Amino acid sequence: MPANLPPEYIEAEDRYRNANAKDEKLDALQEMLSLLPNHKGTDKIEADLRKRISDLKKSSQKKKGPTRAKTPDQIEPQGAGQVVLTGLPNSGKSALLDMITNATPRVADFPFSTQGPTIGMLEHEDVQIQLIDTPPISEEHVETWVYNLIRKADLVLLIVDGSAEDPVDKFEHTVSLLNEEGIYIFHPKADFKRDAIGKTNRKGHAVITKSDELSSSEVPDEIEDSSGLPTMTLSILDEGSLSRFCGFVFEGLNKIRIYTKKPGKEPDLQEPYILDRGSTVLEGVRSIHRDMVERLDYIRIWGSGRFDGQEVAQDHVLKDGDVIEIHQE
Ligand SMILES: Nc1nc2c(ncn2[C@@H]2O[C@H](COP(=O)(O)OP(=O)(O)O)[C@@H](O)[C@H]2O)c(=O)[nH]1
Ligand SMILES: [Mg+2]
Repeated sequence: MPANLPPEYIEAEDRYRNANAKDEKLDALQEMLSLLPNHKGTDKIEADLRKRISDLKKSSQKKKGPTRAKTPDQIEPQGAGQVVLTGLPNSGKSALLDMITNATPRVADFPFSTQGPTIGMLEHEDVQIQLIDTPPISEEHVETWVYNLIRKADLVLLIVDGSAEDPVDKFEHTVSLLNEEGIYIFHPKADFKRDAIGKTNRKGHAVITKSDELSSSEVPDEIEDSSGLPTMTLSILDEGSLSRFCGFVFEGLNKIRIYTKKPGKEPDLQEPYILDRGSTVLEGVRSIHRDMVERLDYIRIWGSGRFDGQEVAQDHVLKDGDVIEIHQE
């Protein structure tokens, strides 16, 4: 059976052939997959496309270890969000990054700085999140890029040494150092103004480390109550706490995952599309492929519908884990 490929597909294929960068290639392949007509004649092409996509993803993951940033405060976001760790010296930031990503902390690779940021990828289920370790903040001179990174973060994690004599005091000290720089941290679900002149509002969580040596069991509640921030305790010696940490970070990003399926086929659960929580079906389709919106006919949904395969309106709000089937005209 001839494949009968649409002209848009041929264009995407040309883009694929001419692309040099891996993410350009990946983008083109994903577009080709989305434009591929769905019938028996295209099964082989589909399998081939999926293999090429997965090979390309694997090869770019191989070097996902310590990435070198161009300048310390310009780190290209990757994955579902950019999360920055900050805190006083010795709070456990580097040890945490070391345990949950394959980055190697404490690398100094900037001539103008004794220590640059360290970037690692954290995995929560099928989502990857970019985690950045920074030098500690203190009353002494802190290079401006450290605060600039915090100002740009999708989520700021205030790391507090739970084994310290007075962790609540340490937490307040951390917050006041940020406030002095005009940085204010809010609950990710709070309704806050994004920015004003000289003032940056950011989403954040409190993370109390070294729970194996926690100085008082009241610390987490005290910090959570006084700051209004979601707060958790962890220890690098407690694997369960580290995996809860990954979920805690994903929660703070306020994102959802959606998957696609083709009519009559199983859903593609290889890799989720990441959307802001509260996104509609139409926004979901647009983020999968901008041009699909123009030819959009209707959508069926598995997950947040009243029943599996329900046809839903374009303003239907998606939920984490939804599978959508896009029908085009
Ligand atoms: N007992 C215990 N020690 C920890 C834990 N996390 C970090 N540490 C220790 O605390 C010290 C400071 O950690 P580090 O990650 O270098 O702090 P940073 O300055 O915030 O990067 C190191 O000696 C770590 O081994 C933990 O969960 N439990
Ligand atoms: Mg460190």
